[in-house]
Parts: sequence; C-alpha cells; structure tokens
Amino acid sequence: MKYFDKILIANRGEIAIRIMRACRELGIETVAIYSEPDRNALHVRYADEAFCVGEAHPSKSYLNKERICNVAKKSGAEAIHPGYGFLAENAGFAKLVEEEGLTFIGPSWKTIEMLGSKIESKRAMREAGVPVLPGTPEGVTSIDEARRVAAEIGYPVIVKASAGGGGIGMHIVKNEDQLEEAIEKGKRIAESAFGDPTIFVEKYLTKPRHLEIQILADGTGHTVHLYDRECSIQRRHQKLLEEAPSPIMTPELRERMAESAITVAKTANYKNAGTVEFLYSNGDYYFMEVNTRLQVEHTVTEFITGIDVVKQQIAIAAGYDLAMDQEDISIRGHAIECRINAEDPLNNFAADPGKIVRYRSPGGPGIRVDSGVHMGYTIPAHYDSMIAKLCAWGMNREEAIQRMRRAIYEYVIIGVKTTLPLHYAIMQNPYFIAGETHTHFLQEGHIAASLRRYLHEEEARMQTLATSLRQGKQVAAITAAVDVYIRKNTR
Ligand code: MV4
Repeated sequence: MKYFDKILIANRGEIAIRIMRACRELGIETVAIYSEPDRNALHVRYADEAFCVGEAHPSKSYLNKERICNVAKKSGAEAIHPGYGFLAENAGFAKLVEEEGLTFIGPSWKTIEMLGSKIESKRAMREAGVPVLPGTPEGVTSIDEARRVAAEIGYPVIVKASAGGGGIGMHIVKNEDQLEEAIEKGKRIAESAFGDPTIFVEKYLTKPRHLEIQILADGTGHTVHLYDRECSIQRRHQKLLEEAPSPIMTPELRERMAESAITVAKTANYKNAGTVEFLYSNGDYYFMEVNTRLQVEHTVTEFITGIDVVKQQIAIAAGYDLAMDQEDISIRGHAIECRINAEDPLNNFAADPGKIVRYRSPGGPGIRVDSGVHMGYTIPAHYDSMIAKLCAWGMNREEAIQRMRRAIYEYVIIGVKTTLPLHYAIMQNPYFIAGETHTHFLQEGHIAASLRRYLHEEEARMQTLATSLRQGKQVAAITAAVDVYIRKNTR
C-alpha cells in the first residue's frame, strides 16, 4: 500500500529523515524544504526533491506557512508531514493546508485548537471522568477567587498559562503571600509568549513522574494505545532520556491509565497519532495535556511494539482504517532513548554548535541511531541542539541499560561538546538503575560527581586526538581517532 504518491516534509534534521525513511519504504516520493544554512543538510540530500524556503530564522523559512504550502502545490505533493516543533501543533497551519486542498498528516485543526487550550481540555476530560488535578475551573479573573481556590486545595499550587506548554509562564506558589505576584507575572509572560494572558491555578505536585501514553486513532471511533513511556528525566523542560515501558508500571495502573488515554482521545475526536501526558505521584495519576504531534521519543514505543508510528500516521491521513486491534498490540522487552545534544555539560548545558570533525555512530544488537548529522557537518546555531537520538532495546530493562552503556562507549563525536558523558553517568547511577526517576532527578545532584570524573577521562582522550590533528600527523590522527573509539590509551 502506497497511500500517497508524494509527501512534503515541513521539517529538518533527524525527524525529517525519519519521516522520509517511512516514505521510501512505502514507495512514496519525498519533498524536502530547507533554509539557506541547511542547503547541504542530510535531510535535503535524502529527499527526492528539495526547495529552499527562506533565510535561517525559522520565521522566514520553517515557519513560513504560505511558502511551504506553495512548494507543496508546485511540487505536486498531496500531503504535508509537519514532524515535531515548528508548525506541528499550529492549528492555523493545519487549517491552511486543508484549505489549499492538501492533507495535513496529523489531527484536524479543530482538535489541535481545542487541545491547545489547557483550561478547555482539562474541563472536557474532567467531565469525561478522567482524573485531573484540582484547581480553578476557568481562567483566573480575580485574585480573591484564586485565593479562595488555592486555600481550598492547599499550598503549594502552580500557576500555568492556558495556551502554554514547556513550562513557559509556570510559577510555583508556596503560600498565599506569593500568589498575587505569580498570577501577575504569569499573565504577562503568557501574553507575550502566546498572545493569550489566560492563566489558571492548580495543585502542585512535588517531584512527580512524567508518564505518557501513545495513541493511534483512525477517526472512525477505532482508537488503540501503544502503551506507556517514562519521560521524567529532563532539564529546563527539555526531555533528555525516555524509556518504554515506564519502570513503575503495574498491570493495574497501566490498564487504568491506558483506558483514560483512550477516553481522552475519544473525547477530543482525535484522529492520527497523539500522546496523552500524565503526571504521576504516590500511586495516583492526573491528565496534563495532549501532544497532537509525532513526538521525539516515539522511537522507544516503536522498539517495544514493533509498530512503525510514522507509517500509521500516513495511512490514517490517507483515510485508511486502523489495521490493528488492541489485542494485536503487545510489549516486547524494554527500550531507552538518550537525546544527544550539542551542549556543554560543564557550562550549564549551553548550546555548543560547530563542526563535527570526527563522527562514528554505534551499531550492533538492539541499537538504533536517528540522526541528521555526519562527519564534516557543521551544526548551525539557528536551531535546536539535538543532533541524534540513541536508542537501545533489550529483552528487559537491565539489558537495555547494558546495551545503552555499550553504545555510548562506542559513540565518537569530536568537535562539539555533547550530552554523551551525562548519559554515560546516568547509565551507572544506582537510582536510575533502580528505576527511581522523577522530574527533578537531575537537580538532585546524584550524577554530578560521576559526570565530572567521566568528563575528565574523555577530555584526556580528546587532547591526544587534538594534538595529533594539530601536528598534521595524518596517521597519528587516525590512530588517535581509533584510540578514542576503542577507548584505550595506546600512546
Ligand atoms: C506540574 C508539575 C507539578 N504539579 N503541574 C512542566 C511542563 C508541563 N508539561 C507540566 N509541567 C509540570 N506541571 C502540577 N500541578 C510539574 C511539572 C513539571 C515541572 C515543574 C517545575 C519544574 C520542572 C518540571 C519538570 C517537569 C514537570
């Protein structure tokens, strides 16, 4: 089955390539778009056709809705896959795509719009019987009302932007004295970030886990889930490591949470792939929001279920019914994803764009690398710093961890600082190994000491290589590169 003849991928980097890989397997032609600095990027070379859509700044290129639709029409593409980020959850874009007679590979713009409002979606899900955290049922219009609700549910509470996400405009409030200021601040930030000052207040959970359920819905009422993911390990609301399934899941909790996720999807008239996010604390879970896009971490779900989520998205968008029932979907083994970002772990994880002078990715049993980079590639400073997703699968969590440790050991990235040492430290951490993660795991400092030790070892190896390269000793440089690869000191 081919579904479409030609699809435009409105994204860049690893996810653009991921989507094109599904297209290539299905025999669908691909159209890439790119910004000026991305002219030589891998996603441009991988596609059958590629069109420049503007300058480096996303607003001039990857966010240029009209231009992207025009390229789709000009090239004869029938559908647009938005990937994640950029226009993926932009209801206006989804609407424009439909108006132009093209197919948006994702939910309807009405669903995106409804779920984009945290207040509206929370109300709908509460009415549908899905657990939600207590809080103000509407946007906060008076401080007195917010005070009354906060006193009733008890401090700490959290102020959130209704149009928000990613922690923007969020403020934790420990007592009544801090409430008014947090509300005023939250409104200002929400207005400037989202053009919508609406904020709400809800009960704050300390150190919750972030759990999510992947769903697929074909729009005929046929909705299935692809089980859970644990996404608690994050920094500044950027996930760094995800796994499937969650190590805390019990069969009973999984059944209840999956049923809630299906209810959420049906309540939102959901069509295509989506993720229902929950916070979990002390045995209870609460609906947070729905991500109406393909997510970065869909890979771990693919590993444990064997289902190609991108192909399912394409089939659903083409109007096909889901070809599977819930009882056809089961979990096999365990998968972990480490996000490899060009960031300096010793400088507060500041982005470290630049040229990758040596690159060798790991392989072997149970390893998957999704990446948009190659040796000699210069990571542009204009976009996010993720350069690869390193995923490991094992028959159980222990084997997945062992494989991830081995794959990190094999990975060579020279020229930019990366999060590889951080992940190596996490893989040795007793709390992580015991499955004891939560949203404040990295702030607790459990891994700081081992990270430092590992970084020093790494630095010594890099020094050997850099010296050889500087001296122009080609053979020595190659030896050093191999040396880095096998991580032995042969000087
Ligand atoms: C919360 C929470 C605790 N209690 N809501 C962060 C992003 C957004 N998706 C939801 N987030 C949170 N919402 C309540 N009621 C904790 C988080 C949260 C978090 C909060 C502060 C600092 C870091 C965090 C990391 C992950 C989740």
